[in-house]
Amino acid sequence: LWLEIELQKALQNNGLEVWYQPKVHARDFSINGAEALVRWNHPVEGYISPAQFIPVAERSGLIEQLGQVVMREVFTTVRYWKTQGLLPGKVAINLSPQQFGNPNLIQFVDKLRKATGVNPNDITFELTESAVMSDGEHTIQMLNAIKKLGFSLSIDDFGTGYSSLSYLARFPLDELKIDRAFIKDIEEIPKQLTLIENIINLGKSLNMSVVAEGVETRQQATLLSNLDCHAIQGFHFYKPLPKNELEATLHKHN
Ligand code: G
Ligand code: G
Ligand code: MN
Ligand code: NA
Repeated sequence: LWLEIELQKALQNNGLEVWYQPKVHARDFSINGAEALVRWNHPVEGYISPAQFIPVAERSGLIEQLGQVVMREVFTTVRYWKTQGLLPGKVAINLSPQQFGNPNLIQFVDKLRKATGVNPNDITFELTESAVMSDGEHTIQMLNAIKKLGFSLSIDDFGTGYSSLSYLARFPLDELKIDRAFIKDIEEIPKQLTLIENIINLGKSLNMSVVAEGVETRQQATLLSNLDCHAIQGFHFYKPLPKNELEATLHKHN
């Protein structure tokens, strides 16, 4: 309850930040996009992990407001980067199942798009398997509505949620992010590499771009590059960065 009350205060006082973790092209490791990740710098406790406060936000309903704060910040920033010639590719926003379950999301996103002048082409929404699998009819309608506005869709943490794959064929998804659980031990478990290779081919055959996440070593990066996935994300390349640090990085690489 303490956390919930403090989070409520943070939302009222502009206490949340959005950081960005770049993704890189698997071919040449140049930056090809970024994932927006919310950060909370508590006045007394310092940084509190989203792994801790996102579940609290989801249970308490604060996720609705938190999500709106994040989307407003990201849309505004992406539009600004575009005008500065800094935008390195699409920027991804994570959506909780609760956010995705609320039909008002569509109207909110549409209004925000108009208000900020962002190009929806520059934004991807990341959804987990549990978010898209919970209710088939609702899901299809929501995904189609988001696509119709011009945004892209990504399936996050692929392979760890529901075992049914049928949604891949039915839903208009642009990107598949292989969960880092698969990447962790690719060097130790040979079959793991075979599995990843086949997930990459599965995504490609469905016209999805495939991202490997949680890449922490050069060896992992090389293996994935050789498997010809589209993009790589992980601490080996970049940690999540505050907006100004990402801007400095983008200036250097431009
Ligand atoms: O950034 P970090 O690895 O600590 O994130 C932990 C979890 O919090 C991840 O599952 C991530 O998807 C989630 N998360 C981070 N930022 C956001 C956000 O803005 N909205 C939602 N719904 N989840 C987020
Ligand atoms: O669930 P989701 O994929 O959205 O979680 C994103 C979170 O994963 C980010 O907040 C980031 O802190 C974390 N992350 C990103 N790259 C790595 C990595 O290479 N290793 C580990 N352990 N975590 C990572
Ligand atoms: Mn994600
Ligand atoms: Na993920």
